[in-house]
Amino acid sequence: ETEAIAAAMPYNVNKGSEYDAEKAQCPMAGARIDQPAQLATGSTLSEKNNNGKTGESALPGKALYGQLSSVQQNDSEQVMTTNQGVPIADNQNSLTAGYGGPALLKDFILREKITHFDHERIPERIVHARGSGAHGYFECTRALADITCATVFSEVGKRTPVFTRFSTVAGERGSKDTARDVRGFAVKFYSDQGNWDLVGNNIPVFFIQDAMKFPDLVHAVKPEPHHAMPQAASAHDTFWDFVSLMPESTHMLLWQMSDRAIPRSYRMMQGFGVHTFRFVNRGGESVFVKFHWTPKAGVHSLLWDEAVKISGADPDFHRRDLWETIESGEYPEWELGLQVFTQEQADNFSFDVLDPTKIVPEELVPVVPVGKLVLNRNPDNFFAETEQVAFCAAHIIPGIDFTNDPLLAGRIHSYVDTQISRLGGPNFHEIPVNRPLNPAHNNQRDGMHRQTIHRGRVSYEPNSLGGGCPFQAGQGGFISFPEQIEGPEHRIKPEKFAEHFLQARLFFDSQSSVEQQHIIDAFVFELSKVTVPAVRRRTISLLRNVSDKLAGPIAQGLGMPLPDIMPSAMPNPPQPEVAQSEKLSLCAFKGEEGIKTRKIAILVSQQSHVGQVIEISEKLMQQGAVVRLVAPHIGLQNNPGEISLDADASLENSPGFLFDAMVIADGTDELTQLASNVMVDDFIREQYRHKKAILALGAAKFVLQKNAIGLAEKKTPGVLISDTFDAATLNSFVSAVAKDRHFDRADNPADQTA
Ligand code: HDD
Repeated sequence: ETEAIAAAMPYNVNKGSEYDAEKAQCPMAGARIDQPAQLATGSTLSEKNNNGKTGESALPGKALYGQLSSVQQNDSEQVMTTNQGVPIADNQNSLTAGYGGPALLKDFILREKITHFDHERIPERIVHARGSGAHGYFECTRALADITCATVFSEVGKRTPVFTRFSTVAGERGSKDTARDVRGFAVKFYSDQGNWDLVGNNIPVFFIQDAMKFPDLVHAVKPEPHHAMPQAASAHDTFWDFVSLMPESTHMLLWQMSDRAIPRSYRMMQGFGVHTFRFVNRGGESVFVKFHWTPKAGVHSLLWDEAVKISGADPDFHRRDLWETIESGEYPEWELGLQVFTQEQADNFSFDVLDPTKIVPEELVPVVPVGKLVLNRNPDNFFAETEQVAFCAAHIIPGIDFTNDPLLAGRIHSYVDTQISRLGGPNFHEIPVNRPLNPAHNNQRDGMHRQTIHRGRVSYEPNSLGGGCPFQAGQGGFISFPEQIEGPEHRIKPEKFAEHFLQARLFFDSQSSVEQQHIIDAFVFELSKVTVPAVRRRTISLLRNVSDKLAGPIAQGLGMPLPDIMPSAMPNPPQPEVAQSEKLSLCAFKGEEGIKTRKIAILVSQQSHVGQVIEISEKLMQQGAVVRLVAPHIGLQNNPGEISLDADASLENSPGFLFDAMVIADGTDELTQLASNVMVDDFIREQYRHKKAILALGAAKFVLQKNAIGLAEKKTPGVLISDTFDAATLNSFVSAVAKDRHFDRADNPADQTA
């Protein structure tokens, strides 16, 4: 008798709604679900997950979840009404004159519903339109009261609620997640001094030095205006035309062509504040500061071929990954590190710290850990929270201040301005996700969509009729750092801004040989999509200023001679302090989480050994991996004489490139069902080509022999073939998966030496 294994073996029982059939179920039509008590009462619980899990922390007094839950809508056990609260008797039929007659204008119920529907969309963000967000907290791990009066950093253990949104830059709201692009990394701190937004990216430098060029940059990278192509891609003429005419973008281009621009997950990328900011302490003294987020899971990237394929099979790859990991209770975590330095130090650097195309190498100023960011709750509603959240580079709090970075200056204006058209008026700060936890009190009034009902007749200051309230905070309020400024007004930059190539070279020279090759391949790919030869030529002549080890192979890859070097604006640049910097390579950020949250496919069929499949799944899940049974079809794999495996996924709906590693368990009849399946062949080839770990047990070697050009006959890094599944095999496989990629493997199985 075949017995369904589903009941006997709950896959990833701890992994929340993705795996828990009960939780994934929708109520039947007409059925009611009860609202959990804490949601209904608007409690101050901050970290309740959708799966009912509570994060380990309790936030101080006022917590964001209380604020958001006060506007949550619970429709269970409620009758349907219009927006005016009028009960609706029939939501299926419009009002007509007679049977089959014309619909009537007076059907206000139909008209209200359609009118609302007609206006359900708001303009997408002009950049960073595609993104995903989550709630969490920031915890201070090192008190910084000596250098900043920002209370976020006032004492060890202090927690501040946050909302974080990750994004791509160029694509539209519905575009793919795995485009080659910079990723936004924006954090809104709901501090007790008001909201602080650290609106950063996963790359520490930017394309341009001045906000004046931002609209040009964005116009160049977005789909070309005549035919609106390509979507979410920089590989086209206008982008390369622009950047090849802007030598200041060279450093950023190297980062963008590196694997940083195709992250494996939002959870596995760094974040940077990019600009140099100021910290200011109670005494009014200031130091410079740069912000670095580093993920506990390590920094990991996709391969380009993988990114391209994933974008077809799962355009929501990063969104899904973030959502599922938080639902499962594996809360992503980053360390906040700071580079703190003085004006005197900055004056002596060979580069200008106010130039956003430059980093401060960690050899000059080390990164000191000061806190951690934990994301532990998914939004309840994507539109209300993730879409309507309004980040703004101008949102700073006492203790933090701007510098004279000319790119930052434009940002201070742009973000509030853009929200006015995107969110429909100046009151977007009243949308629940944007509301500060420290309540706003001022005399600003009216405007579109005003929610607050101000009482009394006083809306001016000074006043006596309102008792002088709200009154100025004086020394307790925000005080701008009193920087000395002198000199004429002009449109000229400090001299060091004219040097554009030294740090691009530093970046290239600090990469491993594999990373350098990926950068070269990315340039070749992007420029191969450029149709105007002069633009390709100009780009390479620009890159010659970085290194001919970069420009040479790119020219070769494009089948063109090496052009003359582009003249540089600063022919005699200063001597750089650092020639190589370890932390610029991804090799420096492997992480400590092993195979935790890594997705592993076990390929199964009716011929698989059920007991072994169960054992492998359990052992891998014990180490935190997410295991999926992938079979020729989903559901029961009826295996005569054995209980039946219940496959989560099919070879067609979950191809190999969606997984971090694969296993083929032992089985009967030389596993002919898998061995003869062409999709299994694709699966193995892609795992192989993308340098991922493969484990083949017992009869699985026949599958490897038959497929993937006889892989079983060759000794291949990261490919483990074993007759039995014992502790040693498990350990070797776990280390092979944790290693992430096996770059010591030949690209083509045919080239793999036996
Ligand atoms: Fe920007 C959005 C990051 C330069 C103007 N930017 C936006 C977002 C991020 C960044 C992460 C998405 C926020 C969200 O999730 O809602 N931007 C950066 C970084 C920059 C940068 C790290 C350089 C260091 N941005 C920049 C400049 C300007 C803008 C120079 C204009 C002068 N950015 C905007 C914007 C956006 C935006 C048009 C679009 C949607 C929004 O603000 O809310 O105002």
